[in-house]
Amino acid sequence: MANLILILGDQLTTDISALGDADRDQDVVVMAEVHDEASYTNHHKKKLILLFSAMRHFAQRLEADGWRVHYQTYHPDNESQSLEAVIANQLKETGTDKVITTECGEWRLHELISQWHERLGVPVEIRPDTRFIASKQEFSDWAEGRKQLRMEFFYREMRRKTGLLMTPDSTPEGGEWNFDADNRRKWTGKPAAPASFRVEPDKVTQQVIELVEQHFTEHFGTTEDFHFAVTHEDAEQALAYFIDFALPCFGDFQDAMSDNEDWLFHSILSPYINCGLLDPLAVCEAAAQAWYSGRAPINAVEGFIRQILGWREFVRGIYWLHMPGYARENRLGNTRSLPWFYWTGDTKMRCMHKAIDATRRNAYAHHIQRLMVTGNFALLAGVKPEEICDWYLAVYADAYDWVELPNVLGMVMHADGGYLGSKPYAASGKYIQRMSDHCSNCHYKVNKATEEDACPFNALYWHFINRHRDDFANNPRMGMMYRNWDKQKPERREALLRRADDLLAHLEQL
Ligand code: FAD
Ligand code: DLZ
Repeated sequence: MANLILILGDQLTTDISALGDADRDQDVVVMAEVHDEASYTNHHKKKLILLFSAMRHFAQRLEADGWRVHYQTYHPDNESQSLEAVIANQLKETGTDKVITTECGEWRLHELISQWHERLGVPVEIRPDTRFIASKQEFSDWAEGRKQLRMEFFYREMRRKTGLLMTPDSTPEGGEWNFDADNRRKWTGKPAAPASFRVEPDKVTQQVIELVEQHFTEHFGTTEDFHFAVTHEDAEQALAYFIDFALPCFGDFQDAMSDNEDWLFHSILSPYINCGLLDPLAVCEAAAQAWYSGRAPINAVEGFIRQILGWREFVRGIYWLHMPGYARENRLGNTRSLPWFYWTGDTKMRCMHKAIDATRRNAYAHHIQRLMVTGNFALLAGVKPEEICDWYLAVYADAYDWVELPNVLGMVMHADGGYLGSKPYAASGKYIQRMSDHCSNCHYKVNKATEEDACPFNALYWHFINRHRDDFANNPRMGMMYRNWDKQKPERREALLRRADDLLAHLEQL
């Protein structure tokens, strides 16, 4: 009995469970660039290039390893424009009688694939995605009976499970589970941030760049200066580069932002981890090794490992525990449309302009830009969760529903009622000033709040606090904000709310 083995664009590893126990002589691996996957959101052009080129390189590698591969390259006139159509076609052509695949990362596609056995009339075996450190069942067992889910406690479980940064006595290395308090330094240019790791496009990537320029002109972002890795080997080089040149300072400057450095000391590994070019556990092990060999301090290494072992696994667990209902949550009752400048970067707010412009050029912005600039603004302005989620899903090379949705809807927008985070990350311009040098180059004045040229984040922050009193006044972590608001003079409060109302009425002009 021969099988069709479907490998999706974000499953590019020979360790993928769908390939386990397959028969290279009989089974046929199917990979396909299809319109339906390339267009379900306005994917950044660089994300399309990354995935199509990485898929093509991966298919070549499988062939070189002796696999029979059917690979469909993208063309708008292809007869099969969905994965289902490609599979239906290949079942006929190859005479195979079963489909094997690894569970996909999005509810949307999961729903479709789950119906294939009926629609295609053959058995469809969906195997677990063993690239994650916690299985869906393990996460749901951990969550069972807990009133609130907190990443920190889940993360400790994962440290115990993997033994990462654990002593032989089962205590955390360095004496603490979490060194976050040491990870909040502003960056003033020293030490110099490393240049981003680069791979120059080879012939395959150049062809894909041309294809994307020809057929995806309407998609967000630019194809210029594409330099992502597109093979496992090059992604491993990117990991080694990060460990040598950025990891030592990753912790100190993890929350910093800069007016002229796009990448700072971040790893830029999420695009590779999420599409399968790098294994998340292996990445954590490489970072841990850097600490054991004295090449990076504990606050950097623990902070980095926590992002992958903690946050990444935690948000994935929440996604599968609560989909599909999670995507419809809007507990703060937001109704505002996403301002157009999210797509153009055309705003006088320097921090927003810088974050959006970097996003447009690179298909990347680091965590604090996503959380405290573009995310914070959407939260304060009360943007509809589905619109801001769509934006985040479209614009980043690492964006997939399972990781984007909990981060945006839960962490940023607090639209799940505080299920993912104990308090909203709402902040005024002061936070951005403390962590960056944007404000000194901004049209708006961060030290003003009510005047025409005052930083919009300031009045919007107080408007948010005021309009959500019922939601947050009893939250112990928010009490101080309400005391600060209540002790301001009534005229001052009125002026702040007036200024915020005016800003909200003219968001597009900011
Ligand atoms: P680093 O700062 O070097 O961190 C190391 C790794 O930790 C990342 O590569 C990533 O794998 C993991 N990580 C860090 N934070 C998170 C997190 N909150 N959730 C999951 N993994 C994390 N990450 C995505 O992979 N895809 C997304 O679509 C995505 N959308 C986001 C949207 C918002 C509003 C926010 C606040 C965060 C989002 N993140 C997303 C998480 C995080 O911002 C990115 O993983 C990170 O910026 C990727 O850059 P890096 O590889 O340089 O990360
Ligand atoms: C994201 C993406 C894109 C842009 N294109 C393809 C594609 O043409 N073929 C494919 O198999 N996968 C693609 N993907 C990844 C899938 O959309 C991904 O598997 C789902 O989003 C689930 O995570």
